[in-house]
Amino acid sequence: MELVHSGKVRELYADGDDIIMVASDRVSVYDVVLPTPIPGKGRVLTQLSLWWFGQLGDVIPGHVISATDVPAQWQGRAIRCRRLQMLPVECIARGYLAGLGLASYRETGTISGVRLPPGLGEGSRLPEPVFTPTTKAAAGHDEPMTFSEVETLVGAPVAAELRRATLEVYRRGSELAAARGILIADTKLEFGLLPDGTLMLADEVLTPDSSRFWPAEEWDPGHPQPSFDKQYVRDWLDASGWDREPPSPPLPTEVVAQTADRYREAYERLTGEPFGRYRERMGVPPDDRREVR
Ligand code: PZK
Repeated sequence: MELVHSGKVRELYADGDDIIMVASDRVSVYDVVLPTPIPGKGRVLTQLSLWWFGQLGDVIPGHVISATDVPAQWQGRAIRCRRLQMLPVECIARGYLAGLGLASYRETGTISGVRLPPGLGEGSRLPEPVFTPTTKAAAGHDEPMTFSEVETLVGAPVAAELRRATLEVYRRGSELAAARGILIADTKLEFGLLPDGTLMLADEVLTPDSSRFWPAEEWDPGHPQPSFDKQYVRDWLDASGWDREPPSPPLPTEVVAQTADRYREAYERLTGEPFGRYRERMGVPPDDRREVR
């Protein structure tokens, strides 16, 4: 199969008219891919994303063709998808302030042209979720876009549908997650078009790699929030004295095990099922035991 794109933690292959998205066990922290994989991460995030595509089918159709018709060596962490014409916008919804959204608010009181009330800070909950699209920069960092810039880029009707779908996916996802003890501070979605113009949700959906997941019981606005999935890794790397320049030191087995447990816990809290159960019920064949690299 032809490798069409290699990301920090995932690969994209072409198979005839389809594409195959493959999630690895790699983890990225402070924008650096660590030398130590987290066993099972690729499978857990793939299965979580598939579960969300199923939950959200009435909001917008997803690009998934099959979770099982994929090469055997990637079974469980690969998805066969329709090949779309991807739209050049990162569609972000935010319900809480952190990261680039917080930086933009501190500078201008706005994010992507949306004015927010004064007095918000690190980790604050927003009065209501906002659509804060960014450019997809080929290199370097994505830049905030206003809604009218999105309209110019993709046309007003598609822009309106992107905003509607992004906010509805976030609203549904964050409400369900909050009821299960996970705050989803923000999420990044990607969309594409079929040749007939149908808009589809693409990429991965509401995973801890595409979204900020925070433990709800530890939410404490005014301070940086702990990450649901990567906090053990960050804490260990911070204490190690690492200067955040690659390569990072390898992770100890205890930190790897705690982190693998957190990914699985996120899956189990959100779906309400033990990891593996949903796939069995849907008649999915056995997966790979371990990523081979
Ligand atoms: C597509 N990416 C992001 C980068 C990844 C994913 N259905 C689609 N059709 C055509 N292209 C894409 C998709 C999707 N999804 C996705 N870039 C293009 C990306 C690196 C690794 F797994």
